[in-house]
This record gives sequence, structure tokens and C-alpha cells, in this order.
Amino acid sequence: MHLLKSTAHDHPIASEITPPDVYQQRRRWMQTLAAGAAGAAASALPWQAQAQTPRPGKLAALAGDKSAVPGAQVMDKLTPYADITSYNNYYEFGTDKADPARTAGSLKTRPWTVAIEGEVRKPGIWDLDALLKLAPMEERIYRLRCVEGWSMVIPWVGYSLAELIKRVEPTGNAKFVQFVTLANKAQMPGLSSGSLDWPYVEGLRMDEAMHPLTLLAFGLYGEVLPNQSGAPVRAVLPWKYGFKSGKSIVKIRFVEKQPKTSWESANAQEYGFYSNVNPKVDHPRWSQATERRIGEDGLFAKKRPTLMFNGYEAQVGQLYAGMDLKKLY
Ligand SMILES: Nc1nc2c(c(=O)[nH]1)N[C@H]1C(S)=C(S)[C@@H](COP(=O)(O)O)O[C@H]1N2
Ligand SMILES: [Mo]
Repeated sequence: MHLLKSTAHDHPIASEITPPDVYQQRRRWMQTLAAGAAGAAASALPWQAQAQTPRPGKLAALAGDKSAVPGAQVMDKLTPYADITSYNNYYEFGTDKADPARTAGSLKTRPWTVAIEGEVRKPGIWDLDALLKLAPMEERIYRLRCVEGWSMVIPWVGYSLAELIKRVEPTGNAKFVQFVTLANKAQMPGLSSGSLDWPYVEGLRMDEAMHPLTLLAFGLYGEVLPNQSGAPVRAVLPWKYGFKSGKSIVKIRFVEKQPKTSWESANAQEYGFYSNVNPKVDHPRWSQATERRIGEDGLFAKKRPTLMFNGYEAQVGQLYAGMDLKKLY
């Protein structure tokens, strides 16, 4: 795992001494061998063999129209549903990419509430059903770029987080938002490992949170989010590395000071508060100049160049005008 917290006493793990793509490729071959011919059909990648959980299905509220928000309809080929839902980072359910699809069945997504706290005139507890009705659902096709060097193209269903923020009326002291996600030992096997400090927390500056591209997602491919994708409600920040997009949110806090995030707490040298996708600022342990598109990553597939702000520079570049993006990584 590239992202795992490492201390001076740790032995180097395979992913740290091998370039990420070589490591992934080798790992996949080993999985293919382990799965045997039956588990690995010619077109299916090994982890797909395990993704047999039933799809959660439609919800009337999720019949969303295509979003008209500028930048919300990326024209790249969609990543297949099977890949999106079987190659996941959701450490509460284990650190292996295949773990969440296998173990997230234990997540209870109803009843579900999201608490709104802090610097707002209307704090309170929102039931999921109220959130589902808060604003019209839209389909948005976003690129998702993980800091590890892979990407996907995902048709989300949801609405701008700004819709919720406007309704809770932030005060003038609200400069940042913090997302707190579920931490439930009985439901989440990964919590007993020390891979991160729980709950998983993330944060945004207020103008980032209010940007129309910032999505509160409830579904993908027109269906309810499967648990491994962050059910029942998650954030999606398409111009930031994937870890900024917290899954299974239970609380949104409006605060005056820049909040702590789990990845900064784990390793501040490697994971900054902003974490905007930037091909010119490398991760200390690997380049960020290119990426592997999941679903088209056969042995001979070419890597793609990573785009500034993941291709959303026209929409979000202004938010960072005048900032030194090498320092505020
Ligand atoms: N609560 C929680 N949210 C999380 C994570 C996590 O481990 N826990 N992983 C993050 C990372 S590193 C990525 S790349 C994306 C992955 O989203 P996906 O599995 O839907 O592609 O979720 C992010 N949100
Ligand atoms: Mo990630």
C-alpha cells in the first residue's frame, strides 16, 4: 500500500521499493495465477472475479438529468461499473483494493443521518431521506484521480454540496468545512488495524466547498451507491486527489481554522491539505506526471498524462490564483 503510514522502524514494503505501475502489474499477475483460469476470464481483471455482490438498484430520487454545471460532463470513456465497484480505497474495510467490495456488506446505510455543526445559523441533523429531496439530482461524469497514480471516469448522481451549505446558512466565521465519516467498529473490519486514525476526516476551504463542481453524491451509474463506493452519501472533488472525497459522511462541520485531515495527520510531508491534482508536483516517493486508467490497463496500455487540476483548470484555477502550489500541495 503506497498510502500506508510508515515509520522509521517499518520494513520497506514492496510498493515502496518498486515503481507503482510495475508493482501493480506484478501483483495482478500473481492474483491471476492465484485465481486460476476459472477466476480470470480473458477480459475480466482478477479483482472483478470477486465483485459478485448484487447491485443495490435504482431509487426514484436518483433519476437525475445530466448536469449543466460547466465541466460536469467529461467526454472520456466511462470506467465499467465492475471496475468502479471492485477496485476501491476504503480503508475502514481493509487496505487491499479488493477488500471493500468483499467486506463492505456489513455497512448499515439506513437509517442514516448527517449532522451539521459549527459556524452555521441552522445547525441540525438531516435524515438521509431529507437530503435525497433537498435538491434535484444530476448525473455528472467526473474523472477521479487517486494520488497513487490511477484514475477512473465515473458517472455520479448527486447535487452540488453548495445546495446544502446555502440552506444551513454559514456565519461569517465559517472559513472551512470538515467532513467526518462513519467509524463503527462493529460494521467496519478495517478500524481495528492502525492504518489511519479514525474517523476518517477531510476538509475544504469554504470557496472550494461552495464550488459548483463539488458534489454530494448518492449514486453512480443511475443507481444507489454501493457500500464500497461510500454509501449512502459521499463527497466528490474531481480536481483533487481521490482521498479528499470522503465516503459515508456522518457530519459536516463549519469551522474557522483549517481542519485536520486524516492523511495529513498520517504523513504531512506526503499529503497536504489542498491536494489538488498537479502533474508538476511529484509525490515524494513517485511521479505524478502520468496515470493508469483503470479498465484499460492491460499489459500494453499506455499511461495517460495527468492533467493540471485533473482537467478542471478552467473551472477551478481561479480558486488558487497567486498560491504557491509547490508549498501548498
Ligand atoms: N471514509 C473514507 N473515504 C475515502 C477513503 C477511505 O479510505 N475512507 N479513501 C479515499 C481514496 S484514497 C480514494 S482514491 C477514493 C476512492 O473512491 P472509490 O473507491 O469510489 O474510487 O475514496 C476516498 N475516500
Ligand atoms: Mo486515493
